[in-house]
Amino acid sequence: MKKTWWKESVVYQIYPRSFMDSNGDGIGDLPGILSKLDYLKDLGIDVIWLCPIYQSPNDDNGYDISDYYEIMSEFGAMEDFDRLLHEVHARGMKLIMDLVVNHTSDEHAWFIESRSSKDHPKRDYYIWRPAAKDGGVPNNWESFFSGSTWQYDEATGEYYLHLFSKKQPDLNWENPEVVADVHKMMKWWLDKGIDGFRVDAINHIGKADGFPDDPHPEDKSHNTGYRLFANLPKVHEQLQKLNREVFSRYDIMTVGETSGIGPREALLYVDENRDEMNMVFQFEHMSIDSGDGGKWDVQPWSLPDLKQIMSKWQTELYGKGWNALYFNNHDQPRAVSRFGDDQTYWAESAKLLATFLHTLCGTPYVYQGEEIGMTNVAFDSIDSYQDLESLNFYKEKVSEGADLAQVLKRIHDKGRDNARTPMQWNDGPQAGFTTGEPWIQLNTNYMDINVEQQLLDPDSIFNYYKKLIQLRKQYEVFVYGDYQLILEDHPEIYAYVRTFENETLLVILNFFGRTPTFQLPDCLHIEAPELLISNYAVAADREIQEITLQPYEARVYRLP
Ligand code: ISL
Ligand code: CA
Repeated sequence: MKKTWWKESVVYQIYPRSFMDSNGDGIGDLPGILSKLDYLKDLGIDVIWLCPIYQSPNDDNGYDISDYYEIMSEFGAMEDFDRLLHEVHARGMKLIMDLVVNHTSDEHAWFIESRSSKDHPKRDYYIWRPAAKDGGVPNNWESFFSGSTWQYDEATGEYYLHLFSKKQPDLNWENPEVVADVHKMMKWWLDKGIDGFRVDAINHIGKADGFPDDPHPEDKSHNTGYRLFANLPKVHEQLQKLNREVFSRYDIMTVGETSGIGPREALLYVDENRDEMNMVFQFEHMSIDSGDGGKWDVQPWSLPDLKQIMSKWQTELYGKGWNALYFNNHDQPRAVSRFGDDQTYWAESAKLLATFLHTLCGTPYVYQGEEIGMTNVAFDSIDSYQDLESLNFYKEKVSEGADLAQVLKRIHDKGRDNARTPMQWNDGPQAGFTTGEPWIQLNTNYMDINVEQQLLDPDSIFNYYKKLIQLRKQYEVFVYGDYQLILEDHPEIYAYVRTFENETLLVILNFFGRTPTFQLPDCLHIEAPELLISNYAVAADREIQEITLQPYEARVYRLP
């Protein structure tokens, strides 16, 4: 297996709007990030992934870009960015940017020109269609953010396609001029010295020829049309070209966001011989708690399901392509609330999930606040929510006459604002995030959960993450070891062995609040194991043939 820096790295994801505000306007910004670089360095972070910071009207908090060559004025100016990049590098860290090229903002100059007339040279930068024969939308595709993917535009009497909000028109990747402009823009940023890209919604850049109706609108596992605009062969053609013409010319890392795939399809993106991307964010483990009642319906998840999914990814990619590991990001609820216990065993379960994240094969991604165990939020009223996906979902349900308490419950469980409340720096006013009014309400638990307090506590979640990250740097087996599941059918204990050259790790994770007994399988003969880390005070180097585990206990042993 090829060794590279991005396999050995730990990535920290920053959602700039909610990270740190430097000037009291309530909005996180680039100087705010700059002021926290030493904090990230102390944690042991190698790479920072910045969510979009380009000029944007913020319909979707920067995922709607109106100018790829400018910084969003609320976040600062290009000089702030240059200084940030310089200071990141000065600390021996790297920085990757979010690349949003499935769509732009409707306020991007290209779209303004495109919509101006049917024969404008920029018309085909976007996807325009006349009304269907019945006078309605061109097909039955449903947007990720509710409603049709088609928006009627008065000026020319046609519809444009938007897989996300109507202020995020999709670029037309069939147009070579679009492709050339995107490549040019990427090179411009890479020439500035950034270290790679997280490539947003890249699996959606190809759409089925002829824009046919989805024949199965009754299938609620995805929005209608999904299979006609996700992971099509065209996407790979574009990525190979992108790799040839852009990625391969720089020493960078690339991670694509690709929903709707299993490991077999993932290898089309990340097989080291195919030269597309280094790794992708898959979504299979993010759906283990999805019920069948449509968007954001939740059901209890089961450990055997989680084991089955993670084991499949661990073994099928091993030696061929690389995994991106994550349990949180800016679109998902907080992992400690979702897969752990954010009440009784808050710290224990946050550390358990951390142990899992850092002991699998792949590159771990830590989302801001995860390292201090930040939790979900449940605002009482829809008026406190800011995320357009949540707001559109609520509106749609109102129009369907749904039970609004139920709808709010779904937003509490799965809405994206769970991840977007401001970073909790201390227990002072506004959690130290801003001296002004934050753009979104804080989670009121910042008195108990905050960075300042955890830096002082040697047993904090923060210090546990720090230790795990150090271990990863100390022992290559954390990064390059293979993965072998043991106790496959155990409903509460998730355990596996990692081996690389002459090093072996044994990871034991009790995923719930009970006290099951771990029994070492006969095939493993172990003497004098070395306890590397645990979230309980347990005596090191003891017999591990049989162990009664504490609630959410996690242990990692190194076997001689
Ligand atoms: O919805 C999905 C799976 O649940 C994905 O298919 C989809 O790719 C994902 O929602 C895309 O998210 C990304 O692009 C959005 C943006 O709002 C998100 O924040 C971003 O992560 C549009 O740019
Ligand atoms: Ca600010």
